[in-house]
Amino acid sequence: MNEPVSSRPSSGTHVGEPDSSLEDELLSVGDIDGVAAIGICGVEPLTQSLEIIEKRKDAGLHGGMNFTYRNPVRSTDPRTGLPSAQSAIVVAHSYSPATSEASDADSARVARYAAQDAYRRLRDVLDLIRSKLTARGYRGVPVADSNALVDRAMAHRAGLGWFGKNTNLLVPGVGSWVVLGTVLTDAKLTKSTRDQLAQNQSAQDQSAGQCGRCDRCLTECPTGALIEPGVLDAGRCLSWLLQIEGSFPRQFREALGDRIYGCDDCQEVCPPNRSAPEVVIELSSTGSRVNLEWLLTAGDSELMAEVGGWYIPNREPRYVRRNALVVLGNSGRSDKPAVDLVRAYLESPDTMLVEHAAWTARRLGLFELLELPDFRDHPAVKAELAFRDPR
Ligand code: B12
Ligand code: SF4
Ligand code: SF4
Repeated sequence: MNEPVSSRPSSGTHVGEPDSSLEDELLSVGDIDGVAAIGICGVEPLTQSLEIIEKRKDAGLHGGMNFTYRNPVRSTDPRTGLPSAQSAIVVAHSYSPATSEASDADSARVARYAAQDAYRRLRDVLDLIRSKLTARGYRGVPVADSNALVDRAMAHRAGLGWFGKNTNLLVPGVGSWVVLGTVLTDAKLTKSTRDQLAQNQSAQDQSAGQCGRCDRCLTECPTGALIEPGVLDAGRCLSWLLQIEGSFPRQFREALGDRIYGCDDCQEVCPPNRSAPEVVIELSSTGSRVNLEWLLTAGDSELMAEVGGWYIPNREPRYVRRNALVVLGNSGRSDKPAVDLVRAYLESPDTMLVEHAAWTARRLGLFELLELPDFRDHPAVKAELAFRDPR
């Protein structure tokens, strides 16, 4: 059980007439197992986040992402979710730092937040907060991982933690193995004192204070996506590259390793995460490893029934198969089932998949397959055979 970060402060700023017994009741949700931190804050626009998002967009660091980049003004105005909002209750819910099944060359790895039903547990807690509000005649609108609000900035404003150099929000004593969500309400609640602190300090200062001289996430990121403390180039981040349309960029295919969804490296190396609590959360439909042969042979509806909770470009299963082909290429396998899979994809009517299958064949050293008369004249195979690695 964790202490709520923001129990009702004695010197908080009051908005109108705060309902203090309601605050106590809401903050008591922090006693629920798995809730790492809870806080209350105001709903003024997140002007600093707006500036940062626009600056990164201008610099091309969004790598084509939409999410909060689609309409940054809306995503940084908490009142987008509830125009009559007066306050926000923000929750960080832990997920387990250790769920991974032993790795093997037959399967692909799912990041921890997606291997567990972390968002379902978070949403249950947000719903509980909403029901406490409605029981008192107020409105409550839960928002989590949607394009309507920048969750980390709200959590920071509510005093839940600091922005790490890996851009994640770290809860003191818990770390970053948390998912974040907010309930917007028209109730006037006392703000946390950290809200004031957050407004007076730049993100840079706060990071330097709490991460100290550590820079492990920057140096250990497999693609160098953290280009400066707190600055992510999405065009290099494996977690995003798994979600983009078109080809998986060739220069990052080897670095993808066995990841099929998400990437945890910048959290796994993070020293504060060593104190993360063990939280028992049901596994999601995929769990932490998914069989590669199944990924590459399942029909569209079967595949989407299992992995439909993932962000998949245009909801097109071919992108899951594209990613699985890259993982197969990195598996080091040359057994018959693996060769048969590559062969089947070289026969695909989908040129993007043939292109990836040709890369996979080459990576696995299956040149004789690419040279077969059936395949060697395909433009994607020809291009693969002609490719000279500039490294
Ligand atoms: C787009 C998105 C992504 C993108 C881009 C992430 C990014 N860092 O920009 C991709 C697909 C890569 C991604 C990956 C992941 N994501 Co994501 N993602 C989002 C989403 C939808 C929007 C984030 C956003 O607006 N980014 C815009 C940029 C400008 O904001 P930012 O990077 O967070 O920057 C803030 C701070 O870093 C700080 N800051 C700015 N400058 C500086 C400078 C310094 C020095 C410092 C220290 C800080 C700092 O201010 C910024 C603005 O608030 C949110 C959900 C939501 N609606 O908010 C989830 C969210 C951020 N993701 C989450 C998770 C769990 C992940 C992954 C761990 C999943 C995984 N295992 O693969 C990785 C982590 C990768 C990483 N290092 O960020 C959680 C984060 C939880 C936490 N503890 O922070 C969120 C909040 C979802 C949720 N509701 O829980 N994600
Ligand atoms: S999620 Fe992976 S690729 Fe992205 S910044 Fe973190 S370590 Fe790098
Ligand atoms: S690895 Fe080090 S620098 Fe990176 S977020 Fe964790 S403590 Fe901060």
